Amino acid sequence: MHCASRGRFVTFEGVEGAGKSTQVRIFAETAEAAGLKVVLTREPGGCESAERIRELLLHPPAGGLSPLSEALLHYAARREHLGKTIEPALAEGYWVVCDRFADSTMAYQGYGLELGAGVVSALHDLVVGDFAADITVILDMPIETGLARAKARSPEGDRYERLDFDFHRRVRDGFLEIARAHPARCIVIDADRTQEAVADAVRMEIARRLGVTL
Ligand code: T5A
Repeated sequence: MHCASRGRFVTFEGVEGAGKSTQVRIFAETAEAAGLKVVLTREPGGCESAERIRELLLHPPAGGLSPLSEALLHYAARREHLGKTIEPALAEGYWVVCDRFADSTMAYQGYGLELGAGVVSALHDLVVGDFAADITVILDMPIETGLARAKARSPEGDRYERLDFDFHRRVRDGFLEIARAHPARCIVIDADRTQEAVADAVRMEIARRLGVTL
C-alpha cells in the first residue's frame, strides 16, 4: 500500500543498447504531460557521490576490479542514490524514473560476471532491504542487435560493452530469470521494434499495472 502522497518508483532495465535511455526519456515526458511530477535519474549515478563512483566503475584503473568489488561499488553508489535522490523525491510525491537499478547488479555482476545470486542478494538485503520498484520495465532483445546499436553510437564502447558475447548472454538470461521470479513487479517488453512501438507498449503496461491514465 502507498500512502496518498508517496510517488512511484519506476525502473528500466535491459541489455546493452536495448534503448533504456531512449525509453526512460520518452516515458518521463509522457508522465509529465499527464500531470505527474517526475524525477529522471540513472544508475550507477544519480547524485554527486554516486556519479564519482560511476567514473571508477565505467573507467577502472589498469588491473580492473574484482567482481565482488564491482558489486560493492554499485551498492555503495545505490545507497547514496537512495538516500540523496530517490527516497526524498518519493516522499515529496515525485514519480522517480530510473535508468537501471538493483536488477542490473544481479544480472551483470551476479549472472554476467558469475559472482552468484546469493552474494548479490546478501548485499541487496543489507543496503536496500525491502525497498523495491513499483514497476520494472525489462527491455529485452537479442544480444547481437543491442550490441550493434551501442556500437553504432560509440564504437569504442565502455568496459561492460567490451566484454564477450557469453557474458552478455548470461546478463540477458539473468534479467529474464529476475522477471520470472518477480512477475508482479516486472514487465518484459520486446525492444526489437521501433522506438514508438516500444514506447506505446511501455506506456500501456505501466498505466495498466499502476492504475493511472497516461
Ligand atoms: N551496470 C550498471 C552494472 O554492471 N551493474 C549495475 O548495478 C548497474 C546499475 C552503465 C553500465 O553499467 C553496468 C551496465 C552498463 O554496462 P551506461 O553508459 O549507463 O553504463 O550504459 P547502459 O545503461 O547500458 O545504456 P546505453 O546507453 O548503452 O544503452 P541504452 O540506454 O539501453 O540504449 P539507448 O537508449 O542509449 O540507445 C542505444 C542506441 O540505439 C538507438 C539510440 O538512438 C542509440 O543510438 N535506439 C534504437 N534504434 C533502433 N530502434 C529502437 N527502438 C531504438 N531505441 C534506441
